[in-house]
Amino acid sequence: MKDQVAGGGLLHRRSLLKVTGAGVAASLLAPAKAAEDWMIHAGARQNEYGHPSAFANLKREQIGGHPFGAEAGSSSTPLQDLNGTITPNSLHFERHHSGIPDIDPGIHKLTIYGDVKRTLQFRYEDLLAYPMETHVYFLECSGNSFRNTLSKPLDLTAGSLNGLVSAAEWTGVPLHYLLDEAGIGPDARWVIGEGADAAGLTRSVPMDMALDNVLVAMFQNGEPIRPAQGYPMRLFVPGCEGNISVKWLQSLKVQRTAAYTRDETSKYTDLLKDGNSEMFSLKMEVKSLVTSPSGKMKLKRKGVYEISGLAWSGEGAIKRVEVSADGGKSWAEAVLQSDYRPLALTRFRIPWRWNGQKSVLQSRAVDEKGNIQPTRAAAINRYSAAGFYHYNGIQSWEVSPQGEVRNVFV
Ligand SMILES: Nc1nc2c(c(=O)[nH]1)N[C@H]1C(S)=C(S)[C@@H](COP(=O)(O)O)O[C@H]1N2
Ligand SMILES: [Mo]
Repeated sequence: MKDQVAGGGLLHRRSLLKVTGAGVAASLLAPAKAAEDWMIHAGARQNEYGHPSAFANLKREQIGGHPFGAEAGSSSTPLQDLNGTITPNSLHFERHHSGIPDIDPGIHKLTIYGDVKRTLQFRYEDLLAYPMETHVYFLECSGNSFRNTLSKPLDLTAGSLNGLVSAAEWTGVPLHYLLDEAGIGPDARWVIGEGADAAGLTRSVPMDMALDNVLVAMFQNGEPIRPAQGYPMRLFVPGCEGNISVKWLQSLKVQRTAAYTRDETSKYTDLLKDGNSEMFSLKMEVKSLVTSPSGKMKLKRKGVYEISGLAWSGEGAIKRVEVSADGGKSWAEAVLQSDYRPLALTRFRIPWRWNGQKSVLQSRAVDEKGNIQPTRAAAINRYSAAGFYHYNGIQSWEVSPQGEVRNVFV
């Protein structure tokens, strides 16, 4: 067929426009009532803070099994139910090691101290007076997708498996303004951020990053950041493992060495195959997944679908995403959204004709530095069997002849 661009039914991007198979001719629909209730009676009143339609049934999946009790938990973004590239605040993923503190911004302070000319202390309202910047960035937990490193594929949704990634428009004060004001010493190489939560999460940020694009973030998609995201303020280190973006930020200590805290030694250190371990492996590497069709969905008809998904890289923008419908035998290039968005999520799309046969859908992203997303086998092979952080292998979804979509390892 001349529209075909790769095996398994991948089609040229213009094909979708020609296809009307997904719609149903009006004459075939059940005859409508003369008028639905909402056309006759006035609807509900307005409200102070909006919420989505109950029909949309949007939920973050709660991930249990954290060994340190119920307060140390996470919830994952339902990637399969969203489109576009921004995660609504109510659905941003959450990860916290000791629950979500309820911080009064009138009491909270941020202190900058250590190897600086002067120790500074900021109240929330002081920081609000500083010049701010706004950027769209992804945030990904380095434990995201760890279930795909296990020996058997779990039959879960895209969000359950890979939803510890989200993206928002973050607004805050560039950290370099505050460090300049404090005056960092000539030997200062690291900035140690500490959270005000009971976990006291503490991470060391290399000075070159701290002076580059790190924010003390105060707004998320336009509103004050949510308590779960670090209200009243958090560190935001773009492109890096989520753990270093310290929430509920209360102090920044400037010093010559990294701090080698609990959170960067006993955890968030990567055990390699050869017995060595990698510390401060902060950048999240190039990754993508198909979000539709994806795990637990069911295709109800044969015909043309749009395959759509997300790609991102901590090294910059996404340059290319290839999609396969035959388990990696052949690939075709997907269409990317048109705007250049380094360190954010990029949406990709490609039309696909499903002929009712077993198919395996995959995506493979390439970033602007030329890094290529590895296969599952290659991604796992870097780390020891005990390691599970920074997994970025290709996600495979099998579509059965009955149209059921499930996670598989190929
Ligand atoms: N103070 C503090 N900061 C923290 C954490 C925490 O438990 N306490 N969790 C970290 C981890 S592991 C991740 S992945 C991100 C999650 O950010 P989010 O909950 O806004 O998605 O916050 C990081 N910052
Ligand atoms: Mo994390």
